[in-house]
Amino acid sequence: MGRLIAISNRTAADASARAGGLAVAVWESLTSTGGIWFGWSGNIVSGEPGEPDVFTDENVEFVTTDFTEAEHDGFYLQYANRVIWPVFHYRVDLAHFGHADFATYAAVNERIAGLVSPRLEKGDSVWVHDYHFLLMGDYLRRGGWDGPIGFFLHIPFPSPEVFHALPEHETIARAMCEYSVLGFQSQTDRSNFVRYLVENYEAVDEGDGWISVFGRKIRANAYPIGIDANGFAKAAVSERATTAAARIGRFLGGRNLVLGVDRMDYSKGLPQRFEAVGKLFDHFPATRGKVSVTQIAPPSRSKVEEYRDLRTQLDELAGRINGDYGDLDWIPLRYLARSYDRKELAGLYRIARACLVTPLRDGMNLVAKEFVMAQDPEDPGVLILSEFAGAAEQLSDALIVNPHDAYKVAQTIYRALEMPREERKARWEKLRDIVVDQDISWWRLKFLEDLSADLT
Ligand code: GDG
Repeated sequence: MGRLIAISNRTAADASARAGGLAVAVWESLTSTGGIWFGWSGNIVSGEPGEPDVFTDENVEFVTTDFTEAEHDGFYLQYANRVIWPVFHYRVDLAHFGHADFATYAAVNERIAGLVSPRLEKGDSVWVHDYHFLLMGDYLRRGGWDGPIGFFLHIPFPSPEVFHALPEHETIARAMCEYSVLGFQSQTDRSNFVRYLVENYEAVDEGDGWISVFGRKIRANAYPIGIDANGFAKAAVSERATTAAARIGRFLGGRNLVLGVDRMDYSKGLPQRFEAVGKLFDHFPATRGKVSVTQIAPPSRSKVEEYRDLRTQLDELAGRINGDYGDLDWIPLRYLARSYDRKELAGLYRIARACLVTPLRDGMNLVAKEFVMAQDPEDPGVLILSEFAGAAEQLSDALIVNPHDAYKVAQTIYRALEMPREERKARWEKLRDIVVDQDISWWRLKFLEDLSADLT
């Protein structure tokens, strides 16, 4: 394979940003072939953005650009995060549609494509990431590039009926078909996309991922993203992890820990989860005083109205549950709106008896996989996983729940707490095998293999 050219909203230009899964995967891909990584510098400027910042680390060149205030608002805050994000997570009710924002979204895609095009050389492969750059492939083609361009969507692709709500659905779908390889997190996402093309544009699903549409052939497949499985297992027994586990252990005082870890986002189903915790204490009195639920929820995009509303809702729900059930020496539901170090999180996962991963919609959900890898093989905890997380397709040995059914979720938490060790081990071993086999390296190699097949 020749050079790889990656494009994502945020890059891992800062070496400390290479700790997370995706950044590591893209960085490893780039260093193995040499290449360039394009993205936003993270800076917002009041005038016009100047020349991009260009610098090299090992054999990787970074090209990052500032955003103007108008770009940051229209492209990032509005169209990407208040239109595409809610619609793709089936929350059309939360979308703020606006033609001007779409124009800014398209203009940023075009401007960044304009930085990429002149730097492309024959033999390169381009890999574009996520919902910020749905139109990038189209602009690169217009710039004259006819080599391979892959695209990976980290969030769900909605059902065609929901996708139709997006006023620009046709423009976006046509642009997506300019990519050579389209990667989705799950088979559900892939089949939603293909069904949209079949129903609207007489596309033909040719098998083995190939689709004929708009007079050409593209490839669309599911490539479920993984984690650095072995690395995470090691993090869970690190000193920092053990110290964090001991700290929460003092708070637990021998009670069972039920843990949740999610960015504070409405897609993660936190109010529904809190309702379920309320029902657990309502209907399963044996759990009162014996179980502590801790939810870690670092705030994200907190300046946006929908997120402020979510925060208020969670404060009220947690307050009510603790008011009803708390006692002098017991807090039933603790919710911590802050972030923790990765190793500390690994330590918390390890001592949790159950982990609640109950998004209403999620592309994949990496927390589910991290929880699995952090377990003690001799005494593993139980994963409770939403059927609407992409991860549910792979992790079918978790306890799968419908996050809207609060009573059933409560019952499932109870079942997890009562589950005999033998069953916990049997389920966990199957989950671990999948998370280890289909880790982050497996994911990137699988995607890049299909992308390089396009060269032949
Ligand atoms: C998008 C898609 C898809 C959470 N709290 C803390 C913290 N985290 C880390 C977790 C995990 C990551 O953040 C969250 O990943 P998810 O996969 O759960 O969700 P999104 O952020 O929504 O990611 C998602 C993913 O892209 C990858 O393709 O799976 O579906 O929505 O790694 O551990 N990390 C630290 N402190 C915290 O307090 N350090």
